[in-house]
Amino acid sequence: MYDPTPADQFTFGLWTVGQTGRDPFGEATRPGFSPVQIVQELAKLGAYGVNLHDNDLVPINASAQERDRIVSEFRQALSDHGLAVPMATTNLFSDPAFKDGAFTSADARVRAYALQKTMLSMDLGAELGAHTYVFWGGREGTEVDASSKLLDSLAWFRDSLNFLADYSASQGYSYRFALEPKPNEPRGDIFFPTAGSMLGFIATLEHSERFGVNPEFAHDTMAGLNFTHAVAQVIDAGKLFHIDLNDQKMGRFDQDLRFGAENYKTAFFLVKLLEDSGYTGPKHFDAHALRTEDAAGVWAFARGCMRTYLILKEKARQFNEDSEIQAALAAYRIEDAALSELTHSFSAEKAQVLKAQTFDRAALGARGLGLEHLDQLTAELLLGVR
Ligand code: GLT
Ligand code: MN
Ligand code: MN
Ligand code: MN
Repeated sequence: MYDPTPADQFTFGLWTVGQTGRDPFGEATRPGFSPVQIVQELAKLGAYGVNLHDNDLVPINASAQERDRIVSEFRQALSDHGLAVPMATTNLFSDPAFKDGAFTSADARVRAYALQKTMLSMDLGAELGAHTYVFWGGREGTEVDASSKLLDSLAWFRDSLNFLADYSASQGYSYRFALEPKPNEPRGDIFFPTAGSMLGFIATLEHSERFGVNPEFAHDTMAGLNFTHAVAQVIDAGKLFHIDLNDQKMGRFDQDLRFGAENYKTAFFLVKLLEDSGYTGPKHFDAHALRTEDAAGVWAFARGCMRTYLILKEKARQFNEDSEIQAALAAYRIEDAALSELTHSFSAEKAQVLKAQTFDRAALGARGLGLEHLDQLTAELLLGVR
């Protein structure tokens, strides 16, 4: 039980399970794996696919021949092991050229190079069969607002995305674009810190229907926000194009913990939301094993992410079928067909009737909602005693 299969659509990045334990204070603690080894191991574990940045696979200074050899070896491994590449993205943050941003650099040459690099990376992703293209603007931000580029940056970013959407169409690619918000780290302040700011910006793009959001659990949690609420808003907008699952202690540096490692309850309500909403896209684990781990620990980490998701999915099913929980929910919600008809959509007559209505305000305020009971039932379900 709880063994993942490709039908579950779990994916990992080459950069996630390939992470070597390096952090800002210390060197690598494990050698990592080649892309081909990652494909083999993820397939064994029952994952659906593997995602990548251009330079996770092809080194930034590779020659054209090297690139083609690496890509064909990788494609062979994908087809041997039945793994997909559902999502691709560009590394616009590691190279020193991007130290002050890529699409929002104050240097027009850097902005042009970022566009060139992204087009080439989109070509690579398309060649590998990717349908989702992620933009995480890790370096798009500032430490020094005396740089006076806030409004320019928004315009430059918009121009770049408009350009790339047209490039994608001109090549006949099937990409849908997913913009990933993060409030800070590696920049002091990153532009578009939340899912809501991405949604607002998407509405200003020329082909906004091709743009959605790639929210990440840790990014909202770092800032003390409720990730499940953010995802609900993205779903409501019809913009959940992809999702990055991991975990994180609130208010800390970016930890990228194993999914469900820290916030069981938020993870549960997130899984329940995704499952109840009928989200059918990939579930990508953008996390990495602790620095204390060796190769075996990396695969234990990967398996753990998927198992925890499946366990929480089963708990969500139990929640939906638990008669006491459902009774508590039914008692909590009060429906009134006549009032709902009145408030549903405006007419001058309805407004008059509503203005004349009497409400027993004291009774509304005095009613107990039973949420302590409901929450305790949920806790007991999650703790395994129901
Ligand atoms: C990087 C970052 C992630 C992004 C990845 C895509 S790279 O690991 O922390 O949140 O999703 O560029
Ligand atoms: Mn992240
Ligand atoms: Mn991410
Ligand atoms: Mn992270």
